[in-house]
Amino acid sequence: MLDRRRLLAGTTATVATLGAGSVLGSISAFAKTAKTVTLPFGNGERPMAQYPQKRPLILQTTRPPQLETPFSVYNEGVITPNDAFFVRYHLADIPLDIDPAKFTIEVKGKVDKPLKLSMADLRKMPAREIVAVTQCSGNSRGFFDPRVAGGQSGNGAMGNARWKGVPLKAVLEKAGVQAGAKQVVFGGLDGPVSDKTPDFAKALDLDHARDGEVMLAYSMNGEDLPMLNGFPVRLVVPGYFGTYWVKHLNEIAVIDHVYDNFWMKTAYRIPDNDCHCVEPGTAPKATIPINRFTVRSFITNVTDGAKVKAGKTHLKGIAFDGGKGIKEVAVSADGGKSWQPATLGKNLGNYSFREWHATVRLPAGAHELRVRATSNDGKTQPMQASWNPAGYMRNVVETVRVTAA
Ligand SMILES: Nc1nc2c(c(=O)[nH]1)N[C@H]1C(S)=C(S)[C@@H](COP(=O)(O)O)O[C@H]1N2
Ligand SMILES: [Mo]
Repeated sequence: MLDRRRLLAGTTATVATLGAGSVLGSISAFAKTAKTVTLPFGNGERPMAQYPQKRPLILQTTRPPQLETPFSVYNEGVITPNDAFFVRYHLADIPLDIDPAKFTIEVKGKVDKPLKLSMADLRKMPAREIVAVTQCSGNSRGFFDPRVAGGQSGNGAMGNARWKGVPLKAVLEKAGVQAGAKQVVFGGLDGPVSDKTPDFAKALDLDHARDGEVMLAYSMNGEDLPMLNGFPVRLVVPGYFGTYWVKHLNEIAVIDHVYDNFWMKTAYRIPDNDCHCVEPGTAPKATIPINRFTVRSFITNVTDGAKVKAGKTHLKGIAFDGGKGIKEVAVSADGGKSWQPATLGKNLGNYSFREWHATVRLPAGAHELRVRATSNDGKTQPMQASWNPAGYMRNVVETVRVTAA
């Protein structure tokens, strides 16, 4: 019983008095704090809310809980602390109380030997660690112009953690994948509140699933995963958008066709062209499932609208891409007319946030600071934002306006 995890256990006194009954209702009742933040776009005001195992985060929705990381957290270091890591769910029936001693992962479908793996079974297998970013497809959606439907996120639906777990490859080898297998489908414990809502599940091509990097992670930054980030085990798909990182992973099915549930066939699709974009307001002709991150970079130590001292200003930030790694970062203090190289910080691997530093000279007056990263395959960020109907994959060069005095 000691390691039994309760979402509501031990955070505040109020919580302890609540029964296990209408837990979601209780969460929204106790979680809101008096503080609000205003994200820099229309209707950007949000309450701050504190959930179990979390510090106060930006509240997007309560049913299911969706929380955004305050941007200042990314300036604390390149690893996002567990208690500040964003939270995203699709379906309101989320697990609140999981006994890891009873939890199992079923491996089934086109396999020689169907498995039921306990956490103890998993922990006995050789583990690996990888530092990797996960980012919601709709991170930064609130900046889309014209605006699009969906969660109006600022830039805080991303996080970087050190994940430890078992490569999916090893689990699939244990089960023995049969000839003719095409994809692997992943399901989690959460479910819809209504029968009409399709259950959340995602699929990867078999070769991808067996690349040795995709893993079943049971540890995040050296600790158990927080309940809201997928306790006791989640899929980690380095370089891929968060939608594939299935939480509370309890079902792995090998199939001999292309999975076509709502979450693969209808949702999470991007225009099938080089920019994955269309003319604003139009619909794409053909789409593909969203996949790898595009390259992005941010200034983290100076916020938009800040007043800084005229003269030398130190800039610091982060950059990442879908797994090639960051080759270079450049900054501009004149709105993108001229650029100077930034110095890259410690390399924690190609899937991690990469810290960068630069010093710019700012004479008295107003300035537009920009940062642009290039990945090792030569891909870089566009100066003009592109558009797609779902508001996915924003990666325009971001601008921070400051006044030097
Ligand atoms: N079981 C389950 N896993 C899930 C989801 C979900 O709704 N249910 N959402 C996915 C999406 S869209 C994202 S962006 C990430 C977010 O991970 P986080 O909540 O740990 O930040 O989880 C993914 N895994
Ligand atoms: Mo997402």
